[in-house]
Amino acid sequence: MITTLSSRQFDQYQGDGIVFPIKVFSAGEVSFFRSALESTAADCGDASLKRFDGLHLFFDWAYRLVTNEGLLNTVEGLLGENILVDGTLVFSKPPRDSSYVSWHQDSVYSGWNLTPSTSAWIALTPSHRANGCMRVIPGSHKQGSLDHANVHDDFNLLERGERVNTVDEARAVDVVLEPGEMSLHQSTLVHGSNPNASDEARIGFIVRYVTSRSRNPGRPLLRVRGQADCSHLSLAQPPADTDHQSAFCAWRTYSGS
Ligand SMILES: O=C(O)CCC(=O)C(=O)O
Repeated sequence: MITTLSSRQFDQYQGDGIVFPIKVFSAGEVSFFRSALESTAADCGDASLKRFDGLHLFFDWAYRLVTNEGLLNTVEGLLGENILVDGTLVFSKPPRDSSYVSWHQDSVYSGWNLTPSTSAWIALTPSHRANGCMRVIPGSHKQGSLDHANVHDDFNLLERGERVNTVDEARAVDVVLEPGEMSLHQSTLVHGSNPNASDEARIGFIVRYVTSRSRNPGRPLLRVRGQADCSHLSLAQPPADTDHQSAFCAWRTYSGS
């Protein structure tokens, strides 16, 4: 599936700080990615694992996801032809689960507001109001960096518990997606999500795309398109062609999962 943004979608991204829905993966691809994710959770001995960091650095299936041609074509329309992955994160909410994501801006700790960047939130299940879809405050990216407080809460999927102090929830919009669709959002967009009050899982695979203009963020970046000079960055290699068990052990050590 090859995708590019229409000018209307591009304007939506600039104006609202987010554009959706964008179809990027087929039902077959979604089913393949979801099974691979679920078997990783099963290997951890925790079928209801909710956070998965950095899968693209260790597992071929996750590498295939972040390097999908249609996905990169769409991202290229926003960032240009030199694209790197600064990180991946899966937030998985099992049915009837209290986990939520507090209102926040991604830029608060990442520095993604200092470099061209975008986050792709890819639905591996339906994602809607009842199962705790992402919610956003359209246009909030134009406010620049906002003050956050760090409030620890076991149910918050954000490890630091960062939250924006004041949010006008009446302005919130649900980012409703079908499996295989994605949204793209800007790093200063205020967003979060509610618990899963439904009988259906909600899984989002999030990819942080940046460019070669990134400053060294202190973690390895994976080049996925272009040939720009990246000598100022620490570059990761695609996952080694290794057996699943070795990849799994390396990922666990990296992610602490
Ligand atoms: O998956 C969610 O509920 C929130 C996602 C999020 O915070 C992000 O993509 O930065």
